[in-house]
Amino acid sequence: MEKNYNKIVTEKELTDAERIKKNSNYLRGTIVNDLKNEITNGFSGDNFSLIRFHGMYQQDDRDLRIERNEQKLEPRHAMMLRCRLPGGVIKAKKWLKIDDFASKNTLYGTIRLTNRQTFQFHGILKKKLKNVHKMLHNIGLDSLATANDVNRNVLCTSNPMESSIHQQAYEWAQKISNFLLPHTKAYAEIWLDQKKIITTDKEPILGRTYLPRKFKTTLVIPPYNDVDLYANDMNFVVISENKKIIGFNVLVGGGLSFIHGNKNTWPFLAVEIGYISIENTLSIAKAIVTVQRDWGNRTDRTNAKTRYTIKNFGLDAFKKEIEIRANITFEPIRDYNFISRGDRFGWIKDINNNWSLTLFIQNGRIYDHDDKLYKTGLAKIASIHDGNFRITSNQNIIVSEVSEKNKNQIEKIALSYGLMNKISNLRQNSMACVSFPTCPLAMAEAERMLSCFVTQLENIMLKYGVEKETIILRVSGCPNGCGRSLLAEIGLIGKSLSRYNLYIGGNRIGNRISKIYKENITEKEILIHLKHLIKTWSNERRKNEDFGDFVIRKKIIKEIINPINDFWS
Ligand code: SRM
Ligand code: SF4
Repeated sequence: MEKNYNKIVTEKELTDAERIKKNSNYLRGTIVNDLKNEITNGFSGDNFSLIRFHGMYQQDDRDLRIERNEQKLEPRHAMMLRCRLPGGVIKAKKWLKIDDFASKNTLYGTIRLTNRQTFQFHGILKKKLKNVHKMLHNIGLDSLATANDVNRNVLCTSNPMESSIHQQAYEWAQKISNFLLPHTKAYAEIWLDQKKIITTDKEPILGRTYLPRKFKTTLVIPPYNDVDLYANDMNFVVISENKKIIGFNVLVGGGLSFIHGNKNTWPFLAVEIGYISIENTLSIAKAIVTVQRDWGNRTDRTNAKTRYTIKNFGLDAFKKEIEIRANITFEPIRDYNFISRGDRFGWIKDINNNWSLTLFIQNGRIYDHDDKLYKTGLAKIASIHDGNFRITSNQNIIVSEVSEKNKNQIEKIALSYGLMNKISNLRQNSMACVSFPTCPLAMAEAERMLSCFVTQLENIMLKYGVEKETIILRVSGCPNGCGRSLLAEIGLIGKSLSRYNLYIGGNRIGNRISKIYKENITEKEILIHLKHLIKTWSNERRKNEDFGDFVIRKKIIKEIINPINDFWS
């Protein structure tokens, strides 16, 4: 008999989010009516949540909240739109349209690369929403299923191609993304004005009420864990023979968010459930997603992600159910190992004798400001480049498939627009989430504080002679952990305005969760603690010992082995 968590709960116990999905007529709601309402820039009632399934979030500029409130104006509502870009690949020529839209139609004029290999526009007024969707559609893109309770943008190792494996893996990322998309035609009807087709909508995989919570998928090519697979719900680790992918090790149940003070919430690293051969990939993906769909908790959203489903039912039962649904038996995990997560900056030659140039973009924010003219520089590169841009999970960009003939010219542009400035290893491996002013959940600054914070930490590292070393440093403005701070060697997580929890002890390859070292402290206090820790590390480390490994070996912090018990203890 099929186990179904939700068979034992009554309609009344379901969360409001479940009611919204159920009553939405397959994600349509009354969005069309709201689009006609010119009195407000916002969406009303259920539509506020439903537009997320179509890749948009309603936000307001938090820097302006008090001022607008005093003037008795409604908050400055505008939408953030997140594009779907499996594997992060976009033709350079298409980039020009993205660049143009950001300049002419958004309040901030920026493009924000995300750490899930796509980009966001911030500040699109409601009246411009159809324009953005039509622009994306015209260049073969969409923002479908990049938010809310569905399978999100599928990640794929993006480091420059060394073999044909990368191309195969990227094709699988696209296949899985398309396979798990919602089937409803709501997106096309509402945003692209396509005629309503009179059919009965069906969602054969996601179901009428979609998934209990967001769901994240990666494909990763060892030895580079640049996608941070352990933070994701469903992961396919490439196993290859003779330059061909023959199958995948499958890992499930990763996730990093928690709620301050709520011990029923905890981060968790994805765990291995077995190896599958390549022809079974889509059946396994479907089985994993549908088990989570049917067993995931729909009465409490803080307990609804795959990791909690696995905890609630047990890994063995979860795995068995996947095998039954896919009619496949997992084989034992095949050998694989990871050596790093960072991007490899600069030029690399690919298997076709073309070149890839990885460029560092601080916080993934593409804009023109003072000495940083990233936006114009990238647009100039795009205008002469025949190949692709590849967005990395570290919020950087790779100019890929550059012919020998274009190499010098692209380098010249990159240099003159500050895109190849020399930066420290610390900065290269730093990352922050968006946070203020657009994120409604932000508790402390992240993106806007990172650059100066790195500079101060660089000075400390210089003082103690470790300035050439790498430390993975990440900042999240709240415990949702979008900056993946809990997988950093040094992680900050916002507690309240200008105060953070300091976490240490993650490792370089991303399979150890960091642990709280100090709680609720200011930036100044954090730097004092880090100064002491870096001095000790510099004096007492073993040869080539990483900062994260050092603080564990010296028992400065307890290693997290089982996060369910160890994260809070
Ligand atoms: Fe995130 C919510 C930004 C990656 C965990 N995240 C948000 C929202 C949409 C706030 C909201 O719900 O209103 C943020 C929008 C800010 C803005 O103004 O743009 C936001 N998340 C981001 C991005 C842009 C951070 C970045 O700087 O790159 C990333 C977009 C990825 C993408 O392209 O899809 C982003 N978010 C992540 C990650 C990292 C990852 O996936 O590798 C995590 C932690 C991993 C995980 O899922 O456990 C993450 N975001 C969350 C959560 C907590 C989810 C949970 O399981 O409880 C929320 C809040 C929620 O969903 O309720 C959230
Ligand atoms: Fe917003 Fe928090 Fe995510 Fe940062 S971690 S983008 S503050 S939800």
